[in-house]
Amino acid sequence: MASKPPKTNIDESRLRVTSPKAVAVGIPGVAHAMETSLSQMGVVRTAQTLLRVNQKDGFDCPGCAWPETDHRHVAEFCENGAKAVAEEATVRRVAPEFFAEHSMAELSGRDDWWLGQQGRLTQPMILDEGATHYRPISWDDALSEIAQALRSLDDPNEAIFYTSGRTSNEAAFLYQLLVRGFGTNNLPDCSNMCHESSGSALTETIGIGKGTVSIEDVHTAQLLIVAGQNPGTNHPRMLTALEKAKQQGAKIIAINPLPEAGLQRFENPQTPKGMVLGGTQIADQFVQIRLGGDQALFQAVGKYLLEVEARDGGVLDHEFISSHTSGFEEYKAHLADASWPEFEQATGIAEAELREVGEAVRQSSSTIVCWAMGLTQHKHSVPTLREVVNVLLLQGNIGRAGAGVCPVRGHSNVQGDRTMGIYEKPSEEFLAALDREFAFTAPREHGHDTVGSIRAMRDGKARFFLGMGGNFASATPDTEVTEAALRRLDLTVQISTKLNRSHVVTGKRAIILPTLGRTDRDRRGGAEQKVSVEDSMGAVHSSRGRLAPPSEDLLSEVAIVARLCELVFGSDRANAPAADWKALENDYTRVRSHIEHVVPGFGDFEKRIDKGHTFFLPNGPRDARTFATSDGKAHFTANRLEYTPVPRGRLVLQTLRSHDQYNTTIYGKDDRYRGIHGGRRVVFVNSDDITALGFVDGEIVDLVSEWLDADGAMHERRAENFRIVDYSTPRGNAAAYYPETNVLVPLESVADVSGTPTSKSVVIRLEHRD
Ligand SMILES: Nc1nc2c(c(=O)[nH]1)N[C@H]1C(S)=C(S)[C@@H](COP(=O)(O)OP(=O)(O)OC[C@H]3O[C@@H](n4cnc5c(=O)[nH]c(N)nc54)[C@H](O)[C@@H]3O)O[C@H]1N2
Ligand SMILES: Nc1nc2c(c(=O)[nH]1)N[C@H]1C(S)=C(S)[C@@H](COP(=O)(O)OP(=O)(O)OC[C@H]3O[C@@H](n4cnc5c(=O)[nH]c(N)nc54)[C@H](O)[C@@H]3O)O[C@H]1N2
Ligand SMILES: [Mo]
Repeated sequence: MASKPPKTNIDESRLRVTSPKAVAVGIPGVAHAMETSLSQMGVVRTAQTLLRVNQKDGFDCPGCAWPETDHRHVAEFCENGAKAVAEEATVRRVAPEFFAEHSMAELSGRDDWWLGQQGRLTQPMILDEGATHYRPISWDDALSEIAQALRSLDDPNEAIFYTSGRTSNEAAFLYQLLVRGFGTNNLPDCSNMCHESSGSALTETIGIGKGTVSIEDVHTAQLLIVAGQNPGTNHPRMLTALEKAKQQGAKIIAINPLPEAGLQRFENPQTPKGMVLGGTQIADQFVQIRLGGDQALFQAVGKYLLEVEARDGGVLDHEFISSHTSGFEEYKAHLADASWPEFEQATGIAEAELREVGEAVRQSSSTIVCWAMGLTQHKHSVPTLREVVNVLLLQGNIGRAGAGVCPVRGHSNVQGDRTMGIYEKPSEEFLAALDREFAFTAPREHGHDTVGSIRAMRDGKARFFLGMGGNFASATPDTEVTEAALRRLDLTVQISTKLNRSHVVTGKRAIILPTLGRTDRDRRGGAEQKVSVEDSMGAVHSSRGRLAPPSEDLLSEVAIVARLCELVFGSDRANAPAADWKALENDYTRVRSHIEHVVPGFGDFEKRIDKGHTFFLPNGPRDARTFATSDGKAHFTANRLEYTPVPRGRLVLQTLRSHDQYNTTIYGKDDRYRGIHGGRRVVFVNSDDITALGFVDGEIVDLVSEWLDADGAMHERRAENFRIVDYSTPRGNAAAYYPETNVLVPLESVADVSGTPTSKSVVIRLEHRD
């Protein structure tokens, strides 16, 4: 079953490849950020916005979820935060005239870069059935079309409500209430494709699906392992924390198939030294692991610690193990049988080097493991992350200063959205509290996650889709299957700041609701409103935009959802949540007061975020070494070793981010640190593989993914026209950018337990073009 590539008119004629860089940030980074900002926002807005990012009275940077330090620098932003802000605060506009000018046929041939470059959406638009163009529609009409479409469904489970992680706590809370009040738990979110594996593994083993460290812990750790993460590009402010840790004597080990720039050397643009002197060497050891080899690596570290303990003693924290954990003996017995040659095969790393990592862990009395997508997007990601927990538990490295698990979250409020109940498998406690607060009964049946939603749409079991932000069409796997699934729906609705592919790949009818972003002033009910967010470390604080909104005709996400609640629940709907929707729409403190009643840890919410204050949500493992698991203990687990073999003549492809994109928002066509300029259709391959497979560096090839289904049938998917780039990556492994390569990721290929698409391990072959 071969398939065609999606239609785009990407111009790759200016693609240029130079040698990769070892140094991240520094002056070129800042200059680059200023250039983007100035071209999108002009001088005055650039100054107004960049100075207010992550300040106490300012807005939360929409870039990433890395926390701010308490002593914020005047410019606590980074190159990529500045780009994220510039994208949103741009002065370019997509007004109704734009839609009159461009037909759907034309727009659906455009890529996400072009669509995003057009600017901010200014007015609600509707695409009627069979129409060639979107037309303007009033807010009232748009919202009643949506309410009517929902009412016309035979079953509430025919509706899918997606969320992306930029949504504020207030909007997310009301949104899940809308969805549950309507009668479904179909709340897929970007987390399903992101840190779901972390949530699954951590909830099982330590009783909370979140990290257990604070920024101070990072500063004071003795050893930091950064695995499967590219902070120089995706969490640049984390480099400042790593630099600080280093200054205090920490050792840092980077585990990655690619030698990523920020991990090697870092120039901090916020300190004069960073500007002038050439920075800090961040990683003391770089372990160039094979894709999917991390479970083996962490098992190897565990085995090493147990071996040294048996020989010399003094390694394990016996007190912690006996009073706070269970499963230790099984884990120990399991690792006794594990073999070093198999670890070597799985990781591609020699035993001596694996032991060196183990020795660094042994020597450290406080260790933190940080990770991102390189560990979460594999078939065996959940066992991999259980193995991370095992290693930390051995030395009591959870719930102690300078130690713990640190899943580094992506979207700036993705963690907060979960806390607010954006989850297809909500807990009974949460639902019971919701029922009490709003005098209704929320549905108990679990809903669809992201992949489940696509299957439901594909199979005709869903008819309605609403996206609260994000870009479902581009961010999800198996682009062609997903696009076909979306096109089957009766109505697709997007609440968005900017145009993207999800506005042009639609159901029979489509509605665009333009909304305010983080940087925009939000005046409602005669007062300026603020919202709140939760960062990657469970700290909650407020965010308030200051810029004049891009159009008079925008509503905030909170207002849109409150109005939908009013319309959908009306006065006659049975079992509808009861609240004063108008009051909520005009006064977000009232939304926060409901949150306070429903979500644990938000007591005194309003006061605790007043004047820019931050507060920490309760975190059992971190605060008191309490573990909300079945037996109240942290769990060691014995996991069968899995890794990612490379079939003969094939490569395992990881799909990742360039330095010039925010997920599906493409800022530009460069990936400076990796030496890519003016294009994105490149595939990074080890030089020995290029030769062995019969290709040459610079050749243009097609990437063909191969997926053997459960019945043994082979399915092929194709992405055309990629230039081979000779690059430092282990034999058998390759890398290319997302979302261009999502077409290659089979919908059926998901992580065990968490259901996350396996975006970091796609089996492909290269094909010559005739
Ligand atoms: N500027 C910018 N910032 C962002 C984003 C963005 O797109 N742009 N996206 C945000 C979001 S939503 C997220 S989730 C994060 C993503 O942050 P990252 O996870 O850093 O993003 P990726 O580009 O997917 O990079 C994955 C990294 O893991 C490595 N890797 C891949 N597979 C493996 C493996 O099997 N083992 C190991 N050890 N390493 C592996 C890759 O080589 C790469 O360095 O960033 C957030 N911040
Ligand atoms: N192959 C592959 N696929 C992946 C990944 C991968 O590494 N490889 N990574 C996965 C990950 S980690 C993630 S998180 C997902 C990301 O999936 P999504 O979160 O769905 O995608 P984004 O590109 O972040 O969404 C960008 C859009 O959000 C809208 N937007 C921006 N700000 C706001 C706002 O304040 N409010 C509203 N309402 N809308 C806003 C804009 O219209 C913009 O076009 O992709 C996943 N897909
Ligand atoms: Mo993410």
